Amino acid sequence: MTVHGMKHAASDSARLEAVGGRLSRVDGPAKITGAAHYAVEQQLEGLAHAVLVGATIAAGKVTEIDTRAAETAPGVLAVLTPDTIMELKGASDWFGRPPSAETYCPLARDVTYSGQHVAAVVAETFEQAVAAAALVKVSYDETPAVVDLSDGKAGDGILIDAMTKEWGDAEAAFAEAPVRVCVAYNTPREFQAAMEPHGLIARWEGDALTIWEPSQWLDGMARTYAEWFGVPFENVRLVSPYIGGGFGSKALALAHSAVAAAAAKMLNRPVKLVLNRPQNFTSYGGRAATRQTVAIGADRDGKIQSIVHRGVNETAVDGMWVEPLGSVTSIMYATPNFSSKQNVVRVNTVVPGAKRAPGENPSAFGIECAIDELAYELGLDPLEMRLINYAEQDPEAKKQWSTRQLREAFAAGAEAFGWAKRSAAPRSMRDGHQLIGWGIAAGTYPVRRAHGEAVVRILADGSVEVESSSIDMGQGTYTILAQTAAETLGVPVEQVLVRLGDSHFARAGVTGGSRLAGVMTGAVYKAAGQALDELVGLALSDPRSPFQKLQANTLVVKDGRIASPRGEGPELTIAELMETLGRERIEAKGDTVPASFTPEQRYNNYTTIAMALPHTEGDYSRHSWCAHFVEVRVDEDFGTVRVSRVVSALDSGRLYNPKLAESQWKGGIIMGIGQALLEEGIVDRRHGRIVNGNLADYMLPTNADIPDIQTISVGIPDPHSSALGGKGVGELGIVGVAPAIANAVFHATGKRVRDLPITLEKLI
Ligand code: MCN
Ligand code: MOS
Repeated sequence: MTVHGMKHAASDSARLEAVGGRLSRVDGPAKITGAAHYAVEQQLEGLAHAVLVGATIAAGKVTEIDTRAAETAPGVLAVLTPDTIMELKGASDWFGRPPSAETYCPLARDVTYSGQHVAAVVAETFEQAVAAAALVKVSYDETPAVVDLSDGKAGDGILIDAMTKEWGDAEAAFAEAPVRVCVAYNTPREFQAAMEPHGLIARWEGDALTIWEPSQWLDGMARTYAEWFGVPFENVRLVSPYIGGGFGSKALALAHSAVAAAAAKMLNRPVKLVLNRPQNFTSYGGRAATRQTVAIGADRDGKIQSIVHRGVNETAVDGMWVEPLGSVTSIMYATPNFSSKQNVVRVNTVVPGAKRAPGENPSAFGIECAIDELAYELGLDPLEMRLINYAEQDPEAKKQWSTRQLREAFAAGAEAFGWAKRSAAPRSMRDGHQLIGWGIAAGTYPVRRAHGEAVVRILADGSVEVESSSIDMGQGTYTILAQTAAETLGVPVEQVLVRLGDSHFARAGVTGGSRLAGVMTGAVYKAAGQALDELVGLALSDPRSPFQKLQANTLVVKDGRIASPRGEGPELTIAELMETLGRERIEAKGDTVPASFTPEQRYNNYTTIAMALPHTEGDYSRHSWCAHFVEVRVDEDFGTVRVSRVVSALDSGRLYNPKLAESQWKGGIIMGIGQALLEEGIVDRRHGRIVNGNLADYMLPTNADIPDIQTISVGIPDPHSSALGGKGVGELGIVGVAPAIANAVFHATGKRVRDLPITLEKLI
């Protein structure tokens, strides 16, 4: 698939197309007009349709699957059960660790959560498959399930040693501190709820597999398919041109993916399988429910002496997910004594997964609410409290920050919001029946770095192609890579064509942890620089070139025209030069991979997350930072909460495209408003079933819930974080929003709500 740069007014174009310009999304028109074809919209000859049958119990054994009625239903091609589906091999995990079992069956005999796939029907049409799936009769031997963290059978779970962080003597220092708070905070199971459902089309041609599937990680998922089916990595092609949101849910090949690919192999026909909306709540993990206790001891001036933090998150019976609850707790404030430990508790659920800022998000909810509580205890302004305890270096890694514009964020946000006008006491601001509250919270996200590669091609007509198997799920990858290539090569952005979303392009690692922009702008910058060097080199040395006689040692390209820097001699368009040189193309593959990497390390660099560079590597600790200022209006009689104003100041270093970065931050803030006030996966306690697994009952914010949001960039270029000086953007915005709202609700009402979401019954 291809996306062309948009035309812009000439006066604007130089500014817009450069890195740092506010170019509109180059993929926007295709998405808005319907020209964009999503993965499962591919029209293929002979396509068969698969529909899954999910377990109706949360724990137990499948004793029998009666498939007779389904098998004889119209149009049915196959009914797959654990006994009849082809055997797959185990695949390594996303760290590249070898599989725990030799074989893998994506249909369950032993059920560990409600909705788990136990059978599948493949038919000529989707309707026939749906009808036949309803005829599959599954018998169970049901056993008691642990429905969630508050289930009496849940227990304390397992201590995850790797999550323990300690320095000083936190317990003793807390016991001795003159001012103390010790509070518990809970967040529920939340879901990514992307607009585009999960699904795929799988097609085999011999032992070559093509998968059209929305994906945040083509290379990683291609590896999983290759390992499941025992074919070489190169035989698997993943295609994912446009993605209707992922938010962390689309990085892995999942059980339903395996079912579709196996069905396609068994029937020797392309098979399409799309999860219906309820299945989108049970086929992959949302954000794990969490419990935290935060104890902070301070002296009477507000200086923190100790933080003791204990966290718990839910995981699955047959899968491990750790939601790192101490990630923000350990770095946001300076403290001489610190202790954080975390347990995980197995419950009967699909294994939870990554949702926008996994770890940092709930972690910030705990510490940023607790700091607010301590500020009230001390009679300090919550902003003042944060400045008193400002961490001048990373308190955990004991390293200097690469850049930390958090003080600037507090100042800029407070100024724009008018924080100084706040009256301190709870319930002291009102507008008729509405109690008004102002709250603040900070947020952070680490700069995750990795190595990347890209292909940049200069074509005979002077246009430029950029290719990468990375993806754009709405963040703006197409646009910023077009800007990077245009600026580096000196061509107008509308001459740049960016192709993404095909695993046969230059390899790319995961789009997760807000790393892609930094990795890929670095790779494209390098590849484009190499292509430019080659073009200039040929222009200077080729006997056919009019520049050869100039005896110059370099040439410059600007607005797609090449000339000597001093303006003497000829000036040619790139197309004219390519023609003179007799060249069809100049192509460069640039990468930021260390030359010392073996082929296997290179492969692992793109197909696992094990090769990412630690954010505390070397002398620096690298993070993005933000401060959210929120106003809420709470109806005194009904307890309804409205967020009426948000001002956020954020430090993501240099912005590649401020328009898109602001949009990303706002998207995160909106998601944070949903988390604070609406989102909650509700489990039926009798059956362990998610009862609101649809977009009508799983509450998400709509336009009417969202006020005007002002974002202010306070970042400065950070040379330690990426090639072009940017830090992560995609996840930062959500971190700290829910605690800012909870703190504002306390200021409005005098009530602390420590369980998300903040619904009206908790306030009246
Ligand atoms: N950007 C910028 N300057 C920077 C860094 C980024 O202008 N210094 C802008 C660019 O437009 C870039 C975007 O921000 O395309 C995001 O860059 P980055 O922070 O590197 O994040 P990724 O590209 O790795 O995107 C993943 C990130 C994650 S992890 C989740 S979860 C998430 C998110 O992005 N899911 C999203 N944003 C999303 N946005 C949409 N529309 N849909 C999702 O599913
Ligand atoms: Mo984002 S949750 O790291 O895909």
